[in-house]
Amino acid sequence: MNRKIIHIDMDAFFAAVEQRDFPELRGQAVVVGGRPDSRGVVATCSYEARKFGIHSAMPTSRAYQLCPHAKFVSPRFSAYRQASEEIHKVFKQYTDIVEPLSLDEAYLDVSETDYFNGSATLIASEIRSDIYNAIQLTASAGIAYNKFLAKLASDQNKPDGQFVIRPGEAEVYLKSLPIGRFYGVGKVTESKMQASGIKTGGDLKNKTLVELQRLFGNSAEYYYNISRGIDHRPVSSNYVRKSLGSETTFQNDISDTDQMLKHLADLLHEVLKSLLNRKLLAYTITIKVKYADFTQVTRSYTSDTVISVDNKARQLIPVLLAKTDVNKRPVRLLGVSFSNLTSSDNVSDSGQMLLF
Ligand code: TTP
Ligand code: MG
Repeated sequence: MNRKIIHIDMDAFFAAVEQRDFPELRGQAVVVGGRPDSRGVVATCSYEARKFGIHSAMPTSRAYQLCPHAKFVSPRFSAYRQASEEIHKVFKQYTDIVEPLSLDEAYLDVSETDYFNGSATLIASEIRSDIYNAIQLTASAGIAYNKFLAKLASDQNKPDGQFVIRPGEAEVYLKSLPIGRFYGVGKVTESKMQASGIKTGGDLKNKTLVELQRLFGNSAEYYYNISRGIDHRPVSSNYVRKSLGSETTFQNDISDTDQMLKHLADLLHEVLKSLLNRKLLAYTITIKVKYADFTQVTRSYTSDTVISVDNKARQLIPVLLAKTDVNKRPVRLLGVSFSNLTSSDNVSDSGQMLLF
């Protein structure tokens, strides 16, 4: 299955925060970094300043030569950290598979996100608008089926834009791309590639794996793959999930227990699939019942052994449902969730198949 990865990158991040907080800086060439008379460098600058050729890591004295009327400001890291936290709150509303790269940049895996029928393009534009509404800063997004392409794509329509690379489009896109724009190709590698006649993605793709191994040793396979738009690296978040579940509210309240069991079986199927995708196993299962009068109860069962395998969960559901009042009271919502989760790598008999 193709993954759906979004790379979000804030526009002129530090400079945009300064322009937001100090209106007199809006529309101006703003350079955030060391003082122009110091030996400091530019951390970043507004898009207005970029027109003068100013960019990150340039000595501020050089930036001053290029644009003496620019506003030079010192960084305020606490403001940037605060904005970064808000951005992450937005991400968390869409997925918990978030890998931050820096204060203003992250990969999100939205393969499992159901919003907008799972359209990553619409999810990305909603995330950007949520960010703007929360902190009045613009972000750009790249949408693709892996991290390498998503990161390239987020640069394409900057600032305040987004770009999608679909399966099948990558090779054409990469063919004419200057080799220096490939993530993982640093300055040294770039000159080495140039020296070997590799100037674009197309040139890189024309090299055989053996040739690349001769030139770049262990990194050869990475370069070989990215020139073909292949990148299997997962979006790795260090977020630890405590529970995983799904629930459904009915259009009309239901009173038939068999019908409830059927809905619970569907929910269970869905949650087991998500557990499997996340390589998780569970020791506790909980069902949730909300009655027509909006009061709700949960019933749980915890085992010493994992219960998300071998049909155990399915057998527990009628037992848990029997501990509620569903035969007396109509029901408007049912839910199934698992908690006490563990990575399947941690379980000795992880070879066990998840059956559902
Ligand atoms: P970037 O995302 O590289 O740059 P940016 O957000 O300023 O501009 P854009 O993405 O629109 O091209 O970096 C994010 C922030 O990290 C940036 O605002 C300042 C900081 N930074 C440094 O402090 N030093 C650096 O060399 C770079 C590249 C960034
Ligand atoms: Mg940025």
